[in-house]
Amino acid sequence: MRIVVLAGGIGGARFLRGLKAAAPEAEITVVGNTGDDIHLFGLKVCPDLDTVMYTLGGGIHEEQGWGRADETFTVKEELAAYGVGPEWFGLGDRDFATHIVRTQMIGAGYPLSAVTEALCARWQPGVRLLPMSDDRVETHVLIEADGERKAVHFQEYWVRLRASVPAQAVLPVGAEAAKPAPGVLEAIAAADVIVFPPSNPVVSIGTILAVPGIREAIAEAGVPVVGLSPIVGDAPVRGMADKVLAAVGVESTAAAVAAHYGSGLLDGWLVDTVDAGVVGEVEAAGIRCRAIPLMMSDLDATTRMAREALDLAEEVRA
Ligand code: FO1
Repeated sequence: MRIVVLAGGIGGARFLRGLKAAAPEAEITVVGNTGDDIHLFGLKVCPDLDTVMYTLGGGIHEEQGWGRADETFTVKEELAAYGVGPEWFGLGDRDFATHIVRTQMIGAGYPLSAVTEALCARWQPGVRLLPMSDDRVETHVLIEADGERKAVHFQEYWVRLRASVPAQAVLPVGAEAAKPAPGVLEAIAAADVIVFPPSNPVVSIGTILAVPGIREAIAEAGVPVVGLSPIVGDAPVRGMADKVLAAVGVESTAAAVAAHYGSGLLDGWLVDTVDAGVVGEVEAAGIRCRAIPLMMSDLDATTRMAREALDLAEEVRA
């Protein structure tokens, strides 16, 4: 079975561990969000691609869900000693090596998709990890601070500001001119099922869908598209998805996110048991819906969720 998963960072990566366990024979292609990418110290950092690669490759810092395990921060300290910032983004020594190799390869003319393939040769994530695009797309967030409106890089909004100020708008800068990376449209066209994991619907899955051609390819794939709600009991399970959902005028509820993707895209939607009350509302919107436990507390829980998503896809296909 060929499965395509649109993934952001932590939530997507954790779900993928369960999907691999639920469907060990499946050929899984991950279309990764690159809108979170940031250029720091002359290096290109790809948080969401690295989180998937490290999580599935066994190198992730488990509690954080990002960055490497057994990390040290000597380079970061030395940069700070030179007064070279930003200090608010925690890049570890081991992680720096990934960004040095990536930046070196890009400088030598390799596209991000080739670089990602090369990095994954070491990590063996057990999935094919494709960036959504080889073109530069960077999400910026429009905020109002000290009486002035300004756009800040997504990482500054997310990490330095901790999403403490309302997001007026979320702008995937460059998306309109970006092309799907090689293999993305082919993987979608060849998929037996397409999954939207519990990633951020705006800055992760939304950014991937903003690359021209990807949303259309999914809508026209003619195979079940099943999603899992990142919102449980009207609040994001992790992260601050509610802050960016508000920016795009979407209520922070499991039903509102399903409606946001729309029945033109989604065939099935899994909500948590606490949101069982919305199943009827989602089904009325033309999207098959089931309520199951959605907390990815451990591998067993995540494997069950993945199995339920694949079962729902088969129910939809029938
Ligand atoms: N998130 C934080 O909350 N604080 C950090 O200092 C931080 C550093 C960091 C370094 C590399 C990397 O790949 C991710 C990092 N993240 C950090 C997480 C990152 O902001 C998010 O994982 C994604 O951008 C959102 O999914």
